[in-house]
Amino acid sequence: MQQLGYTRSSCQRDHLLLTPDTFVRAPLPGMEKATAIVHVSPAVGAGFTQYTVEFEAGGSMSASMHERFVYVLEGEVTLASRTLGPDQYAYLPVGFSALISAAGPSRAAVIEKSYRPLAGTAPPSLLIGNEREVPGAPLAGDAGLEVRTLLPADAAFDFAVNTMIYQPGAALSMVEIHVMEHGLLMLAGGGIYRLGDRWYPVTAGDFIWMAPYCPQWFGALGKTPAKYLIYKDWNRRPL
Ligand code: UGY
Ligand code: MN
Repeated sequence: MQQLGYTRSSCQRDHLLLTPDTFVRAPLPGMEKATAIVHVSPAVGAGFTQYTVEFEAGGSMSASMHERFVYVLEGEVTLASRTLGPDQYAYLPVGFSALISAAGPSRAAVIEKSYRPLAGTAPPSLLIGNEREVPGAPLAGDAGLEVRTLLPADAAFDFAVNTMIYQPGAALSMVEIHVMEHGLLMLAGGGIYRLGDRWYPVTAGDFIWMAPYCPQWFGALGKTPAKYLIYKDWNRRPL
């Protein structure tokens, strides 16, 4: 409870920082005993939607007309007869019609977007993975900054989702400015995020959206590693 109207959250033209004290929960159509915190959507100019779904025991959400990526944060989520625990994830193609359900209280990050087909390439099929089994690769040779690429290097996928782990003191080696946009969920630790011309302290639980060309840089602070889940549009020509 903040009595004086203070928050770290900030809503700017080319970025959003949303901290848990400002999260507002509302069910989306097709949700039963479940609710969503919609972090970003086309309402601010994003080309995708990202939300956290919170299931009560026995909760469920119905299929989407869009492609989806689901990453389990807490508890267990069942889809297509598979039960996924924390750090397990699924890519659900357009047309995937099964319910997503949870036997007990659970939370998952969900990304949805309209699939952009690629001429001559069949769309991806259902994919299930475990982040803990994906090998990490150092970013630009920096052993203190590990990237795990959760979707295959296959042009059929029109987006990428990665995790990035920064050892304390590790930082991006440059201020990135690029055509792709990002949805980012801080999973652990914290540090300083530069977004546009502002520098923000960020910590586990925060959500960030970066519009195309938003200047961005992160440095990890504290005594434990910082980790985030990051979405970007990928594998498609801008035009
Ligand atoms: O993939 C990326 O563009 C990533 N390095 N960006 C970021 O962490 N802000
Ligand atoms: Mn980036």
